[in-house]
Amino acid sequence: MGCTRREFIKYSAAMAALTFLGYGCGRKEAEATPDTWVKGVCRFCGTGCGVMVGVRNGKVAMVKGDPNNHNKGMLCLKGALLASVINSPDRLTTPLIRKGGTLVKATWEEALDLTATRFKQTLEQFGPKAVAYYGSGQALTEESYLANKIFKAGLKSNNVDGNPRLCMASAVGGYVSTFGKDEPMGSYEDMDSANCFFIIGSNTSECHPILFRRLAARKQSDPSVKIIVVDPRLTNTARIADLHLPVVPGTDLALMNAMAHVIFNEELDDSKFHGKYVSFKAMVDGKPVEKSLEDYRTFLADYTPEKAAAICSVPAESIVQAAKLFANSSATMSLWCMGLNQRIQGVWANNLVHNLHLITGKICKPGSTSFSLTGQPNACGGVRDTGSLAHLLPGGRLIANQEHRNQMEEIWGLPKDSLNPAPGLFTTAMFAALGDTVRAMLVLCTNPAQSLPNVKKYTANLKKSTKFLAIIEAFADAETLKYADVVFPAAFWCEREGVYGSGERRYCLIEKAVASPGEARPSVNILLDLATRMGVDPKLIPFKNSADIWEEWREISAKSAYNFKGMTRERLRKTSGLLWPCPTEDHPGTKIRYSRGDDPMVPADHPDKYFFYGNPNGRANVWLRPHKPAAELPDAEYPFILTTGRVIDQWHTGTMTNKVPEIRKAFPAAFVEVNQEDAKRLGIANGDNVRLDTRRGSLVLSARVGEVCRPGLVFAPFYDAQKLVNELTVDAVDEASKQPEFKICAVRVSKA
Ligand code: MGD
Ligand code: MGD
Ligand code: SF4
Repeated sequence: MGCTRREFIKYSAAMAALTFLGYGCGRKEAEATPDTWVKGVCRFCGTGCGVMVGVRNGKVAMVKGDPNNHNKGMLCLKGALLASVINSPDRLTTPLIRKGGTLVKATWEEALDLTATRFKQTLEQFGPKAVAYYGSGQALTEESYLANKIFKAGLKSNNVDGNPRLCMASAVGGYVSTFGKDEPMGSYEDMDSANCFFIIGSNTSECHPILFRRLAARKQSDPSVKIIVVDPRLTNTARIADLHLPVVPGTDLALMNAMAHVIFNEELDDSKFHGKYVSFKAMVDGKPVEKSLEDYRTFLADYTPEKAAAICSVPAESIVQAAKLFANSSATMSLWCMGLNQRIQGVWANNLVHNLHLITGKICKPGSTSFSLTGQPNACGGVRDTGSLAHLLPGGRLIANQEHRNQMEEIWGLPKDSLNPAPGLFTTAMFAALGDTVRAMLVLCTNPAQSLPNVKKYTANLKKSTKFLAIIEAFADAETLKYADVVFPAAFWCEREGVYGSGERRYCLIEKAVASPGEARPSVNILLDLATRMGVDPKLIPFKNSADIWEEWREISAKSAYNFKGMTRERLRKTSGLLWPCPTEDHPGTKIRYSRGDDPMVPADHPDKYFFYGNPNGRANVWLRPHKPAAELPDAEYPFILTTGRVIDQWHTGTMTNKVPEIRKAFPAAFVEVNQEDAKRLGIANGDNVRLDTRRGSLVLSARVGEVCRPGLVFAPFYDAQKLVNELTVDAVDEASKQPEFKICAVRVSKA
């Protein structure tokens, strides 16, 4: 498509305008000049913007951007208005216990004792498989590391999972299967030198606004920079693209294989690079098998632009153009998010983005990188790196791998072969087992009763009397409270100290700025008290505070490729974050991994410039991955596709952003976007009530008619607890990553 320079400036300026509102936006809090400023990180998206918290009379008075962090003092509205969230009267201030069907105030002793007793009884009666922890990419690193250790090492239960399973699991699967190690190899700084951006399945302008501003600024500074956007919706991100490919949802694999086909046919591949640094692989009978370049080219022969065009419903010429723009630029940066991850081929889609970089050699160089955008502020540092998922152990180790278990047993001072060798239950399996084989669950910093896919199926289990549910939560109106037996009030954001690890491997310290309201306490203290009462060996939890936990975790990291031993608490206090690997206290941090001279994990005398040390042969894998359809396709009864996601100012389930009057006003109730041609055919006008029926449920939402959705597609956000969009979505998961396909299901659309 492409827009004029004027339009470009209009669209990017609309987003950029939000980025300077760092001073409380004329809110009441802003009237008070702060006494002190405390350094921290925004608690919303994985961009991880640095903030300065202005404190007056012991309260957060205002929030502005940290000029020394990567966001250079800028924030979007969500970050800038955090004062309204933290000061909300809806904060939980005392523990609650369910009595006679109602949650009533309780003392800390009562709530802790009841929870510990129920967990102990469950362990005695049903064993470790019957207890579970469900965590969050928004919890602090110290909280996730501690909960993971308590459950896996203390209680011997591997039922430790969290909302990153709904979010980044496919990205993890993609990085690990291609490079042998998780996490991106580049940094945000690559945006300043990329000449081509390949944005696929990411609405960067609404979901990572400060990064979008950075890439828009790059394009404004040099009009020869090209932006390709692959998204079935004409989002604000797509509006600034030189080339927009509004593919049918679920067809990106055909598209990317066709781009690879064109790249070889046009001889735009970098044979020196892939000849030296790449292995070709395919899965045969469930096992990875070596393939040759010729095998790969034969496989790609099936994906002509014309065939892919028919699958994706975009012009073949656009596919050719995308391939040429990608391969001909001097530096290409790919960015993707849930449009690829939340799919039953999520891992494969991730592999195919990496493939494009590996065959063109556009990787591990400034501006050339395959960069998965991270959703939550601490999905990387807190959950992925600490291994707080059902199949993982810290530092990229696998539970199913005996050597990895033995390493962690030694590190944690456990007897050899004492860790449970069976991976635990992943998110949807864990909630499916609740009340049956899983009897006691602890939830921290997430709201599953609203965010799980096909949610009615799981809330049916949350209602069972055979389950015990304790939650650690900050706000009184979170949907999951309805099902909790015990609620612990949590210290929020800068009411406690701890580390966040953002999407570019940057670890930053959030310093404590204010006290918590009422009796709310830091989650670390709650976890320690619970573990002690449950009888966890005190030697495993010798921590007085979160700084002690960081010390242990920092030391452990040195025994893995995720080495950040050089990041002492003191150093983090002084800086606005550091990027790992960072092995020593004088190391400046790493902007490009796998590259000799940049990455300290590559020996200085390594014979080759690039070394993909995550894989035994030192090469990255190019995977042969065929296109496969989504789990539920439209048919005569349900002829539309429903996709779900986000809007710029609301955060997930709305418990925090709905506390901000301006945001509530801008995004009151959930809505449904309908294509204007479809709307005409169905007699739907803007603002009409529209009924959505899927095989799992029905919902009535107000229509937003326009050109955003491609014909045949409708979109709804999931922030509104009064309109549970997740009652409609499927819960089919990617075979490898177990991430659900939130992005595609079949729906009937009619005027209500
Ligand atoms: P989504 O709205 O989930 O956001 O960030 P994004 O992934 O950017 O979906 C992105 C896009 O995927 C949509 O525009 C949708 O049209 C497209 N899409 C759907 N299906 C397909 C497909 O098959 N192929 C392709 N190519 N595209 C498809 C999510 C990220 O945002 C996450 S994970 C989190 S946890 C954070 N949450 C969040 C929030 O709640 N609100 C705001 N404002 N920002 C957030 N930032 C983070
Ligand atoms: P949040 O609203 O972020 O959503 O889903 P959730 O994690 O369930 O929930 C965070 C909860 O923690 C809130 O209840 C909040 O009040 C509480 N909280 C906030 N701060 C603190 C704190 O400091 N301590 C404690 N203890 N509690 C706190 C997100 C999930 O949603 C994600 S990550 C993804 S990627 C999925 N995306 C998605 C989608 O794209 N479409 C649809 N339909 N559903 C989706 N669900 C998933
Ligand atoms: Fe916070 Fe993300 Fe906005 Fe930055 S872009 S201020 S991290 S929500």
